Amino acid sequence: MYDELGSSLFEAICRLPWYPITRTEQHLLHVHRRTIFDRLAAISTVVELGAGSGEKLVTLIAGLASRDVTIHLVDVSAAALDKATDAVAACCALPIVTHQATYEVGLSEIRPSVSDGRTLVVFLGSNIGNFDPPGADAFLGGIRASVRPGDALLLGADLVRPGAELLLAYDDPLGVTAAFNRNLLVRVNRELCGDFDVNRFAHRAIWNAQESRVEMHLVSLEQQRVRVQASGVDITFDVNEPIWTESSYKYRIEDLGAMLERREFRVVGQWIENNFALTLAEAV
Ligand code: AVI
Repeated sequence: MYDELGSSLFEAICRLPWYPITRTEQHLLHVHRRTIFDRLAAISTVVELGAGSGEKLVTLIAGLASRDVTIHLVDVSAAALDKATDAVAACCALPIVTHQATYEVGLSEIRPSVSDGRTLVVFLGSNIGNFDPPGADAFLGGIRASVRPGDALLLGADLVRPGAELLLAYDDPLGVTAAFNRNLLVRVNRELCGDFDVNRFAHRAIWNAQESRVEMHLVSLEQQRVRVQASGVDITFDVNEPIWTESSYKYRIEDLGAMLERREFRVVGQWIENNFALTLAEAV
């Protein structure tokens, strides 16, 4: 979960001309929302995992033909839930239930009754890419375990694109992604009583083609020692020694289908633009 500054920096990243994920996904949702709901007759529950600002969900649910749908928002952040609730409430008069919880716990709290229609779980923004492959697999398995056959999942996932484009997306010329990454040290200092000197670490993004992931690192610019009091550790860094802070996996279209099928989801619709895929899959 991002802290307040981290969330603001991430929102800024989403607006950068070099970071296409958010814009492309919004466009796909806008263009295909009717088709998505046409393919899913009798939806009575829409669950968004990781509500964020609610912007994407608002775009999607404008395609709902029925007003007989309850919206569930799941997020660990109370601020994100408030923001998303306001956004959804401002656009459509649908009942909203919030779950300030992890995805797994939130999903377990939503128990539509047998007489209810189908559930659509929405997991957008290529957040799936921040799990490593076993984690993504387990996560999809967890979603499948909490829905019934005939329920559906709408998954947004970023695809492999040329390495140079990926590096621009994760190491932008304005330095916003660098600030987002280095903010982790600010956070460790504040929350764990660390004494990182942020100026002594540089942001570095690497496209690891073999593992199909962009890796974000913070590289020590000099030999140094850092104390993180709350964890009771002293860490020594050599010059150029990295801290690996995040991975963002990029998929090939066939991997996405295989990953979903392994977890008993059948792809019933897929829309691709600018190396980004929006996939609708039904639980079998
Ligand atoms: C949230 N997540 C999908 C972003 C991504 O693209 O992996 C996080 C991010 N990190 C740096 N830029 C964006």
